[in-house]
Amino acid sequence: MTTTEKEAKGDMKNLVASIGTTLDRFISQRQQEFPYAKGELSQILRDISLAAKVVNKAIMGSGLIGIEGPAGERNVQGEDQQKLDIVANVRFIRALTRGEEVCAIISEEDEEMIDTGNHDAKYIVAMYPLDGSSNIDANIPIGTIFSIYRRKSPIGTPPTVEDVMQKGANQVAGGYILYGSSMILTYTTGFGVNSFTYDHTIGEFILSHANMKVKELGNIVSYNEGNYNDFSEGTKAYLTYCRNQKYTARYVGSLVADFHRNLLKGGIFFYPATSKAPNGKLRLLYECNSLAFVIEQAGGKATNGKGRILELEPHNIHQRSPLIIGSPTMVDDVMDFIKNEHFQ
Ligand code: P6P
Repeated sequence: MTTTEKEAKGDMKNLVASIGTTLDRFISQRQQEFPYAKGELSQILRDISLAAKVVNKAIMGSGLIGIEGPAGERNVQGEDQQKLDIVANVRFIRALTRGEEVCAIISEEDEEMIDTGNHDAKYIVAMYPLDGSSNIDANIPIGTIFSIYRRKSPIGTPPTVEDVMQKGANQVAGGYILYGSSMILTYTTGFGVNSFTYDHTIGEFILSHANMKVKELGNIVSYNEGNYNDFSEGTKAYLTYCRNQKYTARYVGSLVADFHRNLLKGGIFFYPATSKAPNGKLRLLYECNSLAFVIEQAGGKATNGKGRILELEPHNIHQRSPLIIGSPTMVDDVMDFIKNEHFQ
């Protein structure tokens, strides 16, 4: 066995040995991955995992204590706010504020940037507290999506819009929580992708999928068939290609659920621009960027049909973008079909 093979075997042994590690211990073990951080970024990940446990408890019990269903309000997107949306938004903002490591938050539920008052903090968080919430009543999996950036403004001063208007390539961490048949927290800090499954019996997230890699080529295609007539000719041609390849169509209507399944099994999710949503439907800062960071770290790709998602410069905090994300060969195939089009 060559030295390289021995090293690889050693790395894999360490990696496999870490299956079953709690999230807390994993973060501590990987502290050296966070440049110039003295535990602050670890604290933010702990704050996020704490809020996730509280939100999960609310979701599990929502049918019984009457907090599922519409809250009677509309959010900044004009979408009916579900009661659990509000619960999740409050819980994540409270956990991140009390953790004192985040100076500003942007949330899908709030029109403006939230100043947490922690002006000595070095980081900001962009988040979608509860994505897919229209599925809550139907007991379909929903998710939280988050990105963490270093602030640009001087420490000790109030946060500025420039702190939160950063391109996805600047993320220091990104990931999601999936509230499904089990609760799973998946994140990356730029050193690979790891997933942690929540063990209710001990109240801990346990490493269940280490160093995740997406298949180069999968056979799952995720898109809303109802938008087909809006798709460009190139996109329609790609879908015909998929049918001829006998790919499987799977679409939950919850981005985190569709993304996580495709990450595990290989596949492509796309939500292109449509006549109803000429800039796409999904939000750049707290849906596309977070998942683009994860998929690229897992060996996949994420594009808006023209260029890499992580290179897009944001112009407003709720900016939308077309999203094509998943197995790299499948993303390349879509790009081949649409590359000469003006309407993506
Ligand atoms: P459509 C949920 O509202 C969401 O933001 C994503 O979770 C999901 O992938 C998408 O919108 C579903 O949109 O138009 O297909 O219902």
